[in-house]
Amino acid sequence: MKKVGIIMGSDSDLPIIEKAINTLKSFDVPFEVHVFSAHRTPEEARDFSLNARQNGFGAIIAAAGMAAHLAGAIAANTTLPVIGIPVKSGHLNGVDALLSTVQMPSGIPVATVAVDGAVNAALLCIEILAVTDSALAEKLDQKRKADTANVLDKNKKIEKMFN
Ligand code: RP5
Repeated sequence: MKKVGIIMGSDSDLPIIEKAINTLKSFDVPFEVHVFSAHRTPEEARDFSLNARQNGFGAIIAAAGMAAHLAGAIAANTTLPVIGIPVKSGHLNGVDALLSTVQMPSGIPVATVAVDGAVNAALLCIEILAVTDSALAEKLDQKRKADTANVLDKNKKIEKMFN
């Protein structure tokens, strides 16, 4: 199976990124985690993305806060799908990172999830890999059914309390 690359701009992003890591683990999807910054270590970020396809990656998650250029900088050097996570950080609470990540120029796509949306970033990567992996697609179906059953269960409890 292809790997998912998880790149975060700083180790301070890890508490959010752990949710993506745990989601990938729960699907037994292989991944690598790196701290590369578009601003502080641009050469490392560039080398990773230039070589990602030949190094066995199928999708890349790029997470950064503040002036978050990481996902775009990664996407500039690969045609693998790049999922951007704007991380809540600093005075603007993630709005800065959201706009920096989502407003990509035509031709260099970044699929941007919600601020701190690490679980959905991982699920999107799994969905991408599952296009050509029916066993993985089946796992996604099972999870969706389990999530639905969980919400219906919560509804029953709330209905019992108030109706
Ligand atoms: C971004 O700036 C990082 O992705 C992080 O979200 C934010 C703050 O980084 P640190 O100053 O905590 O290293 O580049």
